[in-house]
Amino acid sequence: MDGRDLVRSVKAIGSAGAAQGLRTVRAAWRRRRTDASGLPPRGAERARVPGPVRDAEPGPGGGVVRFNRSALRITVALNGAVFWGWDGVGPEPSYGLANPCPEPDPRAVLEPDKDGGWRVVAERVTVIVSRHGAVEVRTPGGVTLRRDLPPRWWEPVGGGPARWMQRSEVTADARFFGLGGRACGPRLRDGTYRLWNTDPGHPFGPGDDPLYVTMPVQLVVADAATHLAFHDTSWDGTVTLREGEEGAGSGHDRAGTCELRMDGGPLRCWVMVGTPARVLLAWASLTGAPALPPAWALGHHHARWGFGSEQEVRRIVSGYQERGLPLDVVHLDIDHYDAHQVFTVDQDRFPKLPVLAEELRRDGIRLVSIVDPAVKAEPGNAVFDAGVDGNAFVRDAAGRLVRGVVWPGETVHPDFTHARVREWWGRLYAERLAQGFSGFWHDMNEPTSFAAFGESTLPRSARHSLEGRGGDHREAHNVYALCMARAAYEGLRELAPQERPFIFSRSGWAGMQRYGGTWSGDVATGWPGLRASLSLVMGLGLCGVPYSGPDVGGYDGSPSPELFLRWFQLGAYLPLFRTHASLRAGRREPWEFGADVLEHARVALVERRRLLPYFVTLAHLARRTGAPYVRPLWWSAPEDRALRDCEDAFLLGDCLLVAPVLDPGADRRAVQLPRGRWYDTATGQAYEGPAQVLVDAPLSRIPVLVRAGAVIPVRGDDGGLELEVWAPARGRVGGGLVVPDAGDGWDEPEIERYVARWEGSRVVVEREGEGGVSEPPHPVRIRGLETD
Ligand code: NBV
Repeated sequence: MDGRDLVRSVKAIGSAGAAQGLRTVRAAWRRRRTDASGLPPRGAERARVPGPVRDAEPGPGGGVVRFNRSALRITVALNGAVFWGWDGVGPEPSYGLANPCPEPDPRAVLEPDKDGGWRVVAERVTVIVSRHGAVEVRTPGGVTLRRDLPPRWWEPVGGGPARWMQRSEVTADARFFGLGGRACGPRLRDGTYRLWNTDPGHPFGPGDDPLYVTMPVQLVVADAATHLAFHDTSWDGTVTLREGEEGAGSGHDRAGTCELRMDGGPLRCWVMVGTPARVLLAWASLTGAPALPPAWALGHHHARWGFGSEQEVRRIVSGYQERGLPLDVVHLDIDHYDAHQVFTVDQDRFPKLPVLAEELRRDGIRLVSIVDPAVKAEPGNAVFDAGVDGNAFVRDAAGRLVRGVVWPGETVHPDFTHARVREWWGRLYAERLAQGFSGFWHDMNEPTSFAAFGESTLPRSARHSLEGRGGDHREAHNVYALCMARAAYEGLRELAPQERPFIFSRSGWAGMQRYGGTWSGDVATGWPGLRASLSLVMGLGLCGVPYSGPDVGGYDGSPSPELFLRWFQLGAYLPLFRTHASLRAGRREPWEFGADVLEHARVALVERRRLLPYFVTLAHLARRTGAPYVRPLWWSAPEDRALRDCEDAFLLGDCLLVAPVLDPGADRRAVQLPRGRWYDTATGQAYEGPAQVLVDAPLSRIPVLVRAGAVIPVRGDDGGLELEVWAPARGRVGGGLVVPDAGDGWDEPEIERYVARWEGSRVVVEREGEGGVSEPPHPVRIRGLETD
């Protein structure tokens, strides 16, 4: 136990009570013993490289290239994605992929290349395999985007999983994004990033890494094209990134590099090439369309650990109602459980939860419940008893239940990598639905199990089903939360088939968007935490997870009124807009920070509600195209270097550019504008991009600009849908998409397509359909005319 561990255990003892502290010490020892006997000792290893090429065998969409000591399977899929797997591995089984795996593209053929190498030419990409096993990805124009050098394995002499390493080069101008939720991005600077889902155990800031959601997904943006590389392996590992350097025309560019080192698992990779939009489309077709949240989940949420009673929930809700502040969702944290046990309710403090839920629902407010995976290990606890009967919990190599420590004390963890366990767990949500909950907030599912020293998770040797293949926690850890989300999603589809499940999960992995979203986790209160919030949302969106948001105001402590307000103003433009804080943190209700903050927060809340139809449209578009709601400024112009390096503003869909205030004391800020005309939505002032402009950012608002020609669906005063149309620049045409949505359910609304154009001195808006153009079926309001 080192000094830091000791501090941690003392803290744990102090905060959770002496008994809990002792449990965490015992759990840490237990974990260590379990692994000492359950994992093979690390003995001698033999290094291996593919060696020289021998021959090749064409197959559908590509083929297999054989080397002296390995074989490389390459397949181009119909969605344009390229797969390759060393040692002959194929794309399945995989936790990342949505079923079924895309069909091979019959037009892609493996053919000999020069110097004894091989190549596959596809529509959007050419893959060249050198005779020593380097794999190059080129654009159709012949530019090399990525060059993977021959990999290297280290195999235990006595057998067992091999470690491996792969080094890749990217163009000198390339920038790295992704790797899941990273607080220090969205642009990932030089450094080593770990791939192991981790609860940092304290409120985190930009310096904390890794966090709850890690993914072996890199989005690499370069002049020649954008590409996404997915190393489909759930094991622990690291990615070391180094941006390249351009020699300013001297011809001495230094390539960017990326080095992946994994503790085990197959060495296989998917690559998608194109524009950012095309790449995310291919990614969504590979790993699944983002789940469509019900419309209410796109409103304002208020949460807190420690409401403590029904009266307090009512007091908070009345606080919103009396002040005329919109509120859509209230979340109940673990304090509403009976002794912290999942799927129970404290009947003393929440005696009539279904009644409360019903009353809130009549006022248009939904209840969301936290759901922790850890089950109190105590006979008499119904979930524990049922899980033991059904053999649902994780066991060690000797077949004993793995006992951890979480909020309820000693706990066991369901093995969500088993279909039977997922089905059982999914049915447990019936109890939550009966209590009146409409949505679910998965926490502690990295999984976290407190330990006074060592890692706060399950032992690495803990056994998992892994869909019947059998394996241990080294492989299952990173997909644990993904499988828990699947359990809940599939359970809810059965239990409430008319409703869209609303699930957001603290931890996850590639493909988690199929089941729902995520949130920041315990982001530290402070200006760096505010910045980290935006980094997480943008980075996750580029990994295909479009729905997320931070704890507005930060998780711990008490934000200054200014910080709270700036966080609130940012949150109002993020998919998940939720105020939340820890048990011991200060208040987070907008009226607790003085009259000015209240009035400015009201403006943000009212604007969020007005923009709800736009958010719903973005949710539908994300589902159909994989495009995140929150996009970096370079989304449509990745070749624009100034935009590529801009991390403090974002595009919300196609129409809006949001420039949050991320520093104290600011009353204006610089905004980098992409090409075209942009209006400041507050003043109507027009700017011409590309440019950097200084825009007012008084405490009352953050700068929000709108693209000239935009057609935005908004909620009118009567609650109906209206179109807000911003005049296109003279001589130009604008337009936009609107998805009218019933709010919930599975009807597929038809996408409405609008065009806005000048006719003399008027801007006219028309709906385009198969039968020609027609009058929009919604009221239209034209803006931006005064500036022309
Ligand atoms: O359930 C309590 C908290 C929750 O409020 C928070 O949002 C999660 O990220 N939970 C973590 C467990 C305790 C953290 C100290």
